[in-house]
Amino acid sequence: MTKTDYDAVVIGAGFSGLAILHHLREIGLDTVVVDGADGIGGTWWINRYPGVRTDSEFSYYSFSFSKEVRDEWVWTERYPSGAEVLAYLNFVADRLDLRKDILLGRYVTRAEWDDDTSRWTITFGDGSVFTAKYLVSGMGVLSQPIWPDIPGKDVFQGQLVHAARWPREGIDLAGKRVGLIGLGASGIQITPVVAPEAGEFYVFQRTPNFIVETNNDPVTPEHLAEVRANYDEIFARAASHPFGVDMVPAEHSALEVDPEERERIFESKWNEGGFHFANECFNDLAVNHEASELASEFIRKKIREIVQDPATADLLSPKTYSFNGKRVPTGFRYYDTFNLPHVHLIDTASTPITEFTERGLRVGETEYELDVIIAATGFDAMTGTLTGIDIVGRDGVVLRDKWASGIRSNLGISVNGFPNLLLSLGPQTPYSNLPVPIQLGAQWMARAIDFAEKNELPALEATKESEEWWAQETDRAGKATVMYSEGQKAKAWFFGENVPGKPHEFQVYMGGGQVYQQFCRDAESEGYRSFRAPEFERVPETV
Ligand code: N01
Repeated sequence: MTKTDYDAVVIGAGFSGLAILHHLREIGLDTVVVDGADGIGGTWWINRYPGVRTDSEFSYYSFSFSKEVRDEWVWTERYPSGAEVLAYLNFVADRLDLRKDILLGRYVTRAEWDDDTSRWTITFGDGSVFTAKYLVSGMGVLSQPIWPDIPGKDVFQGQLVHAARWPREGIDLAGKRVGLIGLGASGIQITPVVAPEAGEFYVFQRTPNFIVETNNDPVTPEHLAEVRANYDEIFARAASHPFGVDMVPAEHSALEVDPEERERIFESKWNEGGFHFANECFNDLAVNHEASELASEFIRKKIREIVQDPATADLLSPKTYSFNGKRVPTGFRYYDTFNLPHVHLIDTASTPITEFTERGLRVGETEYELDVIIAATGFDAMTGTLTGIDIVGRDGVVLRDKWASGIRSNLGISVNGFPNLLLSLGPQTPYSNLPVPIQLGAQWMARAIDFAEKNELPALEATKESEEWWAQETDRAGKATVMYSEGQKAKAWFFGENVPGKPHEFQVYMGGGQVYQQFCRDAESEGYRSFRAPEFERVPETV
């Protein structure tokens, strides 16, 4: 007979699920990972659009906890492709012998807590059920795609695809008329890869982004050997950095150096590429509006230098918000793409897209005839996967309803009213390079559960007080950054601005990964007091 009862059920077989399974096994928990997809890899299984790759370097976009994996896996690119990360995660699953406890093609539709048995009942799409003492979400933070609110989606007779649902068999774009809606990190990676293949490439831009360009170099054997020898130090540096990257936080304000020196620093970090510019130039590009505007102007100048047509360069330059107002994407020759004669930038801020037509897209009076339309229009970030299924806590409360007027959690890990539900990368966890908080979070979770088991705690569950404290701290930290004013102007996902009807609040913790980790360590050293809700221990009604 198939086994259905476990100590822990983990939803999601991506970075989170693999790390959590490994660490829960270490404390002797009978654990199974379930995933609706047909393969291991989570985000990296699902996202296979052209150009998909990491925008953090492999040395800190990976786990440090397994010496076998570190020593045996061979990275080939500084910023690995999606296919390489997917292969890496499969290697992790094989090398740590995780596969035997992973069930694929098992989509969870509902999970309900039962006070009488103190267990979760997890229901799958086919109606089958599992039960578990602990339910852990590793469902990912940017996994619930959203379509543009443009009428007529079903009318279009060509091929319409969401970037996050790229078909496994691929799409033949050679010589086709391709349209792209959406210029966040996904659209910005798609642009330089699809443009050379397409016959005509139309980029429909509503809000331009500030892009930090980079080169992607092959990993030499010497570099790989050096990383392998220093993995622990690299991970420790990334864990102590606000954004989870192995970079040295800058010490000086952009306002305290003279213009020539400022330009020299901007230029040198721009040449190092990617997030080096955002993190290593000055210490106030994320917290001081004037400093952020100086970085904005430097990037606008770069756009003017790279893009030959002045009108196109002007359109590509953000003017309504400043640098860091949106999650900064890394470009792999993004701006250069606009010098190709068959690449057309359409400004849909001044004249919005009105509808899909049978043959393409209508923008004002003009109909653009297209064979393929790519919607890289983003996600219901941080909460979407958790509110997209029915997670039912104590007294029948559904998580979606609890969060309808605002997110409440303790450190993004646990929610009052939802005993023994633990979230990897829940909302209100750090805005960060994600493998770092995933690994640290999985290890913290395993220690917390081990403590609960050894001390026979009835359950791990956020107290109401801790939720209020964390909501206030998340709000305070967010408001201290330029992401607050600029993110609202730019309709950034980290402020919930991209989903109609979503409460406008910080979806992520902006106070720094290292600060967040200290809060987690404090909770641990206090015996998880803020995760021991008294409600659970209420006295049963007498008969
Ligand atoms: O989505 P987004 P994404 N008409 O929400 C546009 C991670 N990620 O998938 O700004 C016209 O950033 C919208 O326009 P506007 C990363 O954390 C990581 O690109 O609202 N346009 C915007 O341009 C990232 O931040 C990696 O005016 C419409 C775009 O769609 C997050 O995922 C790679 C529209 C959405 O941008 C999300 O990135 C990829 C409409 N009706 C993603 N509706 C790497 O690490 C929406 N848009 C490499």
